[in-house]
Amino acid sequence: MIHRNPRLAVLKAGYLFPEIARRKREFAAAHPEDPAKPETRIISLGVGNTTEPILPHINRGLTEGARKLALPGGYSGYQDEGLLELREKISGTFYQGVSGGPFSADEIFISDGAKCDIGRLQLLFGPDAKVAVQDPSYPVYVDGSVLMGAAGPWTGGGYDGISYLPCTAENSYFPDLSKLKENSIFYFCSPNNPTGAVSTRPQLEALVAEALKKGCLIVFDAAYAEYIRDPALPKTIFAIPGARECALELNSFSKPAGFTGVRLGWTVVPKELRYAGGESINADWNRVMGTIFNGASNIAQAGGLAALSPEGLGEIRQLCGFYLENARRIREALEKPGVSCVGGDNSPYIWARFPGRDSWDMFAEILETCRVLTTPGAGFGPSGQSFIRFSAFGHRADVEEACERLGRLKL
Ligand code: PGU
Repeated sequence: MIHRNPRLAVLKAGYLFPEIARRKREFAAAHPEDPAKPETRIISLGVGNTTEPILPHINRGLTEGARKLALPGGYSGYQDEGLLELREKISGTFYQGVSGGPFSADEIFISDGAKCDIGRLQLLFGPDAKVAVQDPSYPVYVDGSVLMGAAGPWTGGGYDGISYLPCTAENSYFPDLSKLKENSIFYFCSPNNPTGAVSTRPQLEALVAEALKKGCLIVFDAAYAEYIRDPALPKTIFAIPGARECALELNSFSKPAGFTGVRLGWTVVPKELRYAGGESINADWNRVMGTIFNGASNIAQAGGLAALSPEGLGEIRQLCGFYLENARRIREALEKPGVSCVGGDNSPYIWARFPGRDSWDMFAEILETCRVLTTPGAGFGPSGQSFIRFSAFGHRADVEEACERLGRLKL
């Protein structure tokens, strides 16, 4: 018999989102939907999964990409590092004005999504890495570190070996950087999942300065950058001088272009980035990706190219604008005594605090009273207790209905 990787047993619970889906199924089994009574239908504002159709120009890119594969001159096979044209386009679109100038194509690695890259990134650092996260945070940073052996066991308040840097109302959802330990890998997400908070330029300058001073690497997750509407807020960590020496950046077409199912993302690994021993992190990422990843779908990449054309960028703005309007409505519906909210203006998440309430109890109460599925804040880390995350990804009619039902909550 073979033995189970002991690190799997260290994980405290199942992955957050399947767990929520399980609780929804359990609830639905006990309270079946009645098609004659629309109010019994469960509306999901839970997992951040896009719902709106891919817009026409971007979709033409995808279908054209598929059509070309049937042509002798259009066929392509493995493309390990991603289409050169797409890498150049990403650099020119998102990193034109960054400190130190745009990136070269070999600093941009095309992938099948940011989550997949977060998982693979752990291979660069191994089980001895010191990991720090914003608390609350996207659960993959922590669970991935546990799987790599860099964290665990569970100690009640969190996993041993992980530094949880609280992001709470008291510090305006930006961590106390003096708590960042030397030589750690700091997963940092802005616009933040789950709080919806967006770090300002001075905050990111302080983050970069602290990372440089303490020999830390920032893994900056910019998956929601296109939701930023305030021009004063940076969309990339590389807007900050010095970031090329201490940060890499994850990004994705999932949330801006509706590619959650198509799967396409990228990671920027500057050539300036070095380990303590002086070796190139860029060279190692190239080695890791070449070994365990065989390139993103060429159809998805054709869609990505279309998304970065002027028409495509217009569609991205339109789609993000649609979800931001959902977010505005949800936040408005939650403006009532007994709740306080942040997020939802430059981000598709609203982070609502129900003082004195347990997150999972509140999650159950909203499901029972409103038949609206949410995500309990405690699932994102110890500082998420008493919070609920509302996702703005949903059809407009469903969001309107959910907002109306939220009026039933007695707080
Ligand atoms: N990074 C952040 C911060 C995310 O919130 C998500 C998705 C991803 C990366 C994943 O990007 P891909 O490029 O699509 O891989 N978070 C959603 C979906 C749940 C999940 O497990 O990814 C959420 O509800 O938090």
